[in-house]
Amino acid sequence: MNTRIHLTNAFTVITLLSLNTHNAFAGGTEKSRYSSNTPASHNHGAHDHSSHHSSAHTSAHSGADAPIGVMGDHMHGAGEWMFSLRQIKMEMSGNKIGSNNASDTEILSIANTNAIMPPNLRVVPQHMEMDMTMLGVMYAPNADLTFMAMTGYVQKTMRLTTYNMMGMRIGNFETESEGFGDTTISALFRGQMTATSQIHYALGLSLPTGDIEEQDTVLTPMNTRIAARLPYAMQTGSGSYDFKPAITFNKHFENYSFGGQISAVVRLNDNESDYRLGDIFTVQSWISKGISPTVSASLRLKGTSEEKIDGRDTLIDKPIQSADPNFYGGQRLNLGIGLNLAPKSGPLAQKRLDFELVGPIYEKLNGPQMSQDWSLIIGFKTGF
Ligand SMILES: [Cu+2]
Repeated sequence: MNTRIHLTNAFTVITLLSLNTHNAFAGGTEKSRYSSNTPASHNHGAHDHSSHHSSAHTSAHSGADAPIGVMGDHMHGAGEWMFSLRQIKMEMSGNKIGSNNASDTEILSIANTNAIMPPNLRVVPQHMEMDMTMLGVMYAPNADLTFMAMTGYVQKTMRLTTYNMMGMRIGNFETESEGFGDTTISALFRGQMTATSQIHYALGLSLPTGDIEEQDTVLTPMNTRIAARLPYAMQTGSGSYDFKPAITFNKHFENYSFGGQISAVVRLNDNESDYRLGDIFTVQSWISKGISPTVSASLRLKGTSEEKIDGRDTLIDKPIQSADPNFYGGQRLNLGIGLNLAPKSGPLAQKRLDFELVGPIYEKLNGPQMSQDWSLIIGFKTGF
């Protein structure tokens, strides 16, 4: 609850900031600097994007950048390196079946297929928090090829309620997992480009560096506490090699830019616990507008379709929805509101500090499944 309020506050602050920044930059020395720089930076911008030496994150115009939540949105010029750090905080609360909210009582009447007993689900997830720290490196050996590697550290906490056989509430408990997530290595290939637009193609491979055997203590319907392997959603990795292709389109106008990306995650093999997570298909597009020489704001719409889990880990057998491979996947539509800062001077000169709030505007889940709340992404990028 508290964190939700924090997120709401952060959202308000960012909205106010983005509404006020234009005015803030409209006065005094900032204004004259902006005016005198405008023709130069436009020339620079046109030059940047028509040549093969563009680098979105270090270039002078922040209006040209995709929201921080988009991975592999840009390529680099020959010989360029980039380092990025993202902190992602995501929360989920409550449950849905399809696009309708599901109460605990409804969930308790659903058959438990994870073990012979008990006949119905008996443990209901209430709240989940995920904190991810993601580290990325990009390097372009030449103008038509950029390599990208990304890995992360994941912390997950879930709060749940256990009911006994009669449907009486026994109590709440919390499970936690943490560790390294999976690691993606990709190659980005430059496609068609004009003076203001470009397309690039990505071929990525996700390596199973995350864990699929995390366990913790759970409260059972018999009112005992035992150690158990945590459900699929609480593991830090997929356990499989995943193919991650993407096509990205970027178009730059004088003071704003537009982009789109189609991407997929295709699981290539069953993991060591005899299952594979569902394939994911994503379509997203964004628009970002410069509101000062150093600040841009963005809006993003992202549609995701994810399949159910195929197979089953026989050690994940508790009477809870998240232990059932059928209660995974579905369709989601998310809205992202972002702010990109690219200071020209000071300690952050030529670095990038980006924020994005991402919230669900539509969910149709193979449920019962937990529903997303707003999440916050903070990112830092620098060339070297
Ligand atoms: Cu980069």
